[in-house]
Amino acid sequence: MKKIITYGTFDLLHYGHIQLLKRAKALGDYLIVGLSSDEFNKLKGKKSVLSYQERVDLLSAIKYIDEIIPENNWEQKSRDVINNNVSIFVMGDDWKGQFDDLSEYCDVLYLERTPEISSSSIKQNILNKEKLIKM
Ligand code: C2G
Repeated sequence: MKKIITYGTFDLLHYGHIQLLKRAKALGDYLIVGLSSDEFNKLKGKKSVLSYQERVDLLSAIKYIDEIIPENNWEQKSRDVINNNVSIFVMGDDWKGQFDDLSEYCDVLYLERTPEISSSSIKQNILNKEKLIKM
């Protein structure tokens, strides 16, 4: 069984995330997602709208994902790769080069990020609409 792993916050799930997960799963037979905990998001300087458990519930409905593990720190990736016998580590190319050290344990692949959409742009659009309604 060829295992793939990827990591992220996956807040306000959108098709950019789905495209990443779809392509990652297509590389093997089993996709593990390291989902950033609320505490780790603080370390990343990110405040997600949805809690960790809400994000777990959303990702659990996605057919491409076989397993979800918590991402609690930057350092756990190599251990996750070894402990789960992962063949390929995948991230969007906004992270290109950041995790090349993992090539000691598995293949490292950066996939093209889906343009124009992001959790922050979704949040901003909602805020802008709220402002328009209040005018
Ligand atoms: N992504 C994408 N296209 C987008 C938005 C996101 O391909 N339009 C990808 C990102 O490149 C990443 C994944 O979807 O591979 C999850 O994105 P985020 O939830 O923003 O993850 P991030 O906060 O970058 O956390 O240790 C790694 C970090 O946990 C990654």
